[in-house]
This record gives sequence, C-alpha cells and structure tokens, in this order.
Amino acid sequence: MKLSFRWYGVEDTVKLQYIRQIPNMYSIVTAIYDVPVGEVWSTNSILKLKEEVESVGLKFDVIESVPVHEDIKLGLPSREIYIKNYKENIRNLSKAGVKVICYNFMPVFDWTRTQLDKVLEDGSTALVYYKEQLAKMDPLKGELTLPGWDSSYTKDQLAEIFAKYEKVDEEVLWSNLKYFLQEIIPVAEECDIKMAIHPDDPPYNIFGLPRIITNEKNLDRFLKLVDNKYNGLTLCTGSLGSASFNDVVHMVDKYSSQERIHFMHVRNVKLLEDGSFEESAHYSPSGSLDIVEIMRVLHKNHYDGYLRPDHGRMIWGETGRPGYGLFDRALGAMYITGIWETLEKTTKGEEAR
Ligand SMILES: [Mn+2]
Repeated sequence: MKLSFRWYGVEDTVKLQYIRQIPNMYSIVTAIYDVPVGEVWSTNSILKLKEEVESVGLKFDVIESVPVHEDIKLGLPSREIYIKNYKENIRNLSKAGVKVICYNFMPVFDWTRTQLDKVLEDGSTALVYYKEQLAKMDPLKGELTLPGWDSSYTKDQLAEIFAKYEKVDEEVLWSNLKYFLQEIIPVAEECDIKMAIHPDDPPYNIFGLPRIITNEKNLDRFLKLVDNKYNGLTLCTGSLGSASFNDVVHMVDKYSSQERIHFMHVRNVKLLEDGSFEESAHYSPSGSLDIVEIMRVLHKNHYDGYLRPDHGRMIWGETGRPGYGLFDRALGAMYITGIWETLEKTTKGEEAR
C-alpha cells in the first residue's frame, strides 16, 4: 500500500510541506487545473508540477484526474479530437514518470452533494446528500446552486447539454465508454500507465442522467469491455458505499484479488434510513463501512497500489475546500497506517509461528 494525499497545486491552502509531515506519506495525487477539459497539458506544466512535488521528497505518481470531455461521453463525431488529445496527455504524463491516471465517466455532473457544511453532532462539518434537499433541485429550472459544482455551464448551455443526453441512455453510454477504452488502453499499456476509473458518486442516476459505474455487476462488465490490467479501477469506498446495495468489503476483496484496483480512495459514509448519507470520520464506528475489514482484505491480497484517505470533515476550526482540509484527512491517513502496520506485524507473527 502506497499512502498518498490529494493536493490541488500551489493554490491549495494545504501546503506540500504539511502533507510531507504526515508519517508514512509516499505520494502526491494532483493534476493540472488551469487547462480546459479536453485540451492537451503542456509538457512544461507537467514537469513543473512534478518538480514541485518532488522538492519535498514525495512522489509524482498519480494523476487525479485527466477529465474526459463531454463529447466523448456523448459519442459525438468531435470525440475523435478529444480522444487524440487524451492519448497525448497519457504519453506526456508517462514521460514525467506517472504510473496511474484516475478519471470518471459521469455525464455532466461530477460528485453530487446537497450540502457541504452540515454541522455534525460533534461540531465538525461534513458533506452530505439528503434526498429531501435533492428533490428540491432542478438543474434546468431557476438558478442551479448545486454545492461544489463549479457551474462551468450557463443555464442555456446546461439546457443544451441535457438535450444532447436525451438520446444517451445507459446502453449508449456503455458503448461510448467502450469506444473510448478501446482507443486509450493500448496507449496506456504502451506507456505503462494504469488507467483507473472512479465510480459514480452517488452510484445511481440523478437528474435523469445515466450513470453506469455503480455496482458489482456493472464493474464486472466494465472490466470486460477491455480485459486488460491497464483498464482498472479507482475503488472509492465512500462512493460505492453510499448505496446500501453495494457490499464494499466484498468488492474490494474481489477486484484487488484480480489485481484490477490501481488506486484506493478510503473514506467512511453514514447511510441514513431513507437512502440519504452523510460523510463521516474514517473510524469505522463513525459510519456504515468497516474500514478495518476493507484494509484487511487489501492486505490479504497483497495490495501494493496507491491509496489515499478521501474526503475529511472540517475540524479544529480549519477552513478551506470542503472535504479537502488537512486535519481530518491526516487523521484518516494515520488511522489507515495504524491498521496496516498492525496487519503487517500480525501476519509476520503468524508466519514466524
Ligand atoms: Mn473518491
């Protein structure tokens, strides 16, 4: 397990040096943030970022994300140019020594929450998804204030893109994903970069848009679209775990034993009775997932890929990007490291007996 931490570049209020001070930290997870989706990242900017990260003694191995242009997801003829650019990004990143690229294939919206600063019982704040709040949101009516969404579309553009998706149901999305993978996976293999798709968050359709990277049956189908280890998963426990139909421990066990997980996002969520959920501290009893079991199956399967604590709460008066403060993610990192160290020592003890 290679412990990693997401960093949003020089603008991030969480300094690289602070991340470096978390024991057992190995690698930074970052991206180029000032290039429009679909365009080529310059070799210069990639190398500058690499230098920045390596200057504090951390590795520049994981990119999250290289975003996929909407025209690829829609299967429009213009996808060709964006796929060509995507391949060029894979090649440029491989020249900088990158090992894993995380991406997702969610139409229009990325992860969705209804509130980013819900005050929990202990006074910390967290990201939450309340069905009751979601029911009141309509992207096409009034001003959409979807928390955390950068509103890169005007209202008219959003209506236009929703209209384009009217012809894209789940099966069409599957075939557009397959087309994309058949193009890029051979390039990733040639560059020795593992592609790792992030599950949809939450893992079901919202606002009438299709979502397919959602459950075990679909992950099986995804891995077979191009049955090659370079076509793999970012297994995000919080995203898959925000629906009760997913048995996260089982999925982590299954896909890590198949060596198809290249990147782990470990965080906890608390499922509520009506299907809503709240992000919680990493500690198992704080949420609905058994983080110890998740780490145990990874250890059993000799997982040696990258792993990062995912969203944290805001604690100790910290302010900043919701989910991406330093303090609670650092607590998560240490909790994960403690579990891993225990597993290492107990297994060694058992082997010696
Ligand atoms: Mn995640």
